Amino acid sequence: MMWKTTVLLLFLPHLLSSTGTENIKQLNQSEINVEFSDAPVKSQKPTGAVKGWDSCSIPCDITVKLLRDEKHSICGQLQQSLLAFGRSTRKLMRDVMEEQQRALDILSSQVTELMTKVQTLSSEVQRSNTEMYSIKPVQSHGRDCSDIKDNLMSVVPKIPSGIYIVHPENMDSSFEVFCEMDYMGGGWTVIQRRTDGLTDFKRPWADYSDGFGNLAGEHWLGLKKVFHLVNQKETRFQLHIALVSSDDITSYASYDDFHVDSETQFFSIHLGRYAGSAGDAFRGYEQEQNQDTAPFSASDVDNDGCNPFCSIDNRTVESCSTIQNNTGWWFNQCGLANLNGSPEDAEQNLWQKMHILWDTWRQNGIPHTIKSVTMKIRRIATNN
Ligand SMILES: [Ca+2]
Repeated sequence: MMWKTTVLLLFLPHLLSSTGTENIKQLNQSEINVEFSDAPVKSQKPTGAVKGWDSCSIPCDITVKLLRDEKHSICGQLQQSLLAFGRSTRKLMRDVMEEQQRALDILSSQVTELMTKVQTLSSEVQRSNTEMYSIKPVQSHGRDCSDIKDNLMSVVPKIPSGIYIVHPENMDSSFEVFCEMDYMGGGWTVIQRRTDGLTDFKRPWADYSDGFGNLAGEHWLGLKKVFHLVNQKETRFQLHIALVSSDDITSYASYDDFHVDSETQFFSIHLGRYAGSAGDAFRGYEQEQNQDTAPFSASDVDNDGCNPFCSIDNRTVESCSTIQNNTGWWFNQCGLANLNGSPEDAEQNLWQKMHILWDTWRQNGIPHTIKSVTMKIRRIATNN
């Protein structure tokens, strides 16, 4: 089958510029009608009289050559264009990526800036919370918070809670304490507070003896100071333990007499009659759990009544402090109370007891998970 292709003189300028093709110049700018057979060009005989070739107005071999040249030229241009396109695409992608990286860097620095601001703000809030108490009138002196309350009652209509300076009798120095003046009649000297778990209670004997933490927040006042507070002449102190569970149930345990011995006797605890809603975990259910009269123990001073070992929950225990997060307490084999555990560690692990422990406060037989506790003491009116 024969077919006719109409070749427009689109590439006439190229033709004109070619050397050795003078005869082409004779062409006017009309259409060139070329007939091709179905067979490939290379199979055509370039010379000889083939039927149908008469219709070629220019020699076919020249046309073929021109077309081939044109093809090479177009291919070359196409390759150049493709190369240029590839280059520009790569550049574009590089630019886009660089742009995105710049945007990411800006975002990242903004996030860092915001985080810094948040941290600054939260430390500001924390500081102002602390200062709210710290700035209060620490200049008010007394032997303890009950004494301060009695002294101020006649001059101040409402005595604020906060940090006050106390100077117990028979002591050559004064120290700061947190006084709760608006709880159950006020006059309470806080000797321990556990609220957020941010203060480390894994401490050696010296720290439990001297005290640690932040008076406005979590702290242990220190056994030496407590000894001086509760051993003043003609005074008797009650101990009040206020507990809050993780589901915001409150409870308490109160002892109508509380004092500790001196450090030479390892600050042994002495408790009066119990009253309250949380149960008497200090004494427990059995005599061997009774912590009343027990000396204090810490991770490095062992008075825990397990000498050399105790058998608790069918396990052998050498140190109650060790199995209770290296905290200090008046352990006795090891007992049912340790308020120096961590509120953060709410898991009721029967073996490693890390949490705040007051085992007699239960619901449906299960101990409450305690999230905060305060131990405070107040004078009891004595007849003489
Ligand atoms: Ca021991």
